[in-house]
Amino acid sequence: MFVMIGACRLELLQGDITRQQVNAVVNAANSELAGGGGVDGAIHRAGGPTLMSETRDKYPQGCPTGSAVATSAGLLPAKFVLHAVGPVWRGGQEGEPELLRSAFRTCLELAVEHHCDSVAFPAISTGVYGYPKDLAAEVALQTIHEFLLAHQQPQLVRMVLFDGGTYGAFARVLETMLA
Ligand code: AR6
Repeated sequence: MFVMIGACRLELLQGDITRQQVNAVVNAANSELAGGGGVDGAIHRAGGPTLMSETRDKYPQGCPTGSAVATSAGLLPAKFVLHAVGPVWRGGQEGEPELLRSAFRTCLELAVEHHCDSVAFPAISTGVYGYPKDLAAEVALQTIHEFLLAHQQPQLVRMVLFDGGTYGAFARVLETMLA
């Protein structure tokens, strides 16, 4: 499903983030930028070893939770990877929503800064980091919606949801936002 926000398109798709033909794909990284499983593992496998060597060279200190950094995309069909660090879910009273919001917002700012017309996000924090999918969907979609209203770019923002359950959670939230 998709919605138009002015001239920009916000869409939900069930699929694999590594297969997206967009200018920038977002990685669900950790603050050490050390690689891992889930999206991170898939992106590094598909992108090849230059991704990790560039990350180590450019960002030896890693990246704080709630922020993101950009590298080139190696063998992926994108120009950039935006390595975002979402929060670990600890019950919701430790600033998780604001940190997740900030991770999404930083990626959108980086996408604009790097002249990306299209960007694909995974459901950051909803895997190993345990963020409830419906709550993560509210934060992600509200943040993207606000950014597109304010900036009218990137032209395409795609949320790529790996399984039907996550897609359903995001679709329900988007429908509620539109009602
Ligand atoms: N494409 C799209 N979504 C995917 C894919 C894929 N190929 N693979 C998994 N997902 P996670 P996190 C979904 O665990 O919670 C790593 O080890 C998955 O179903 O990748 O932010 C890092 O190194 C879930 O809905 O990211 C960190 O240490 C969502 O992507 C830590 O995990 C995010 O799951 C980050 O945890």
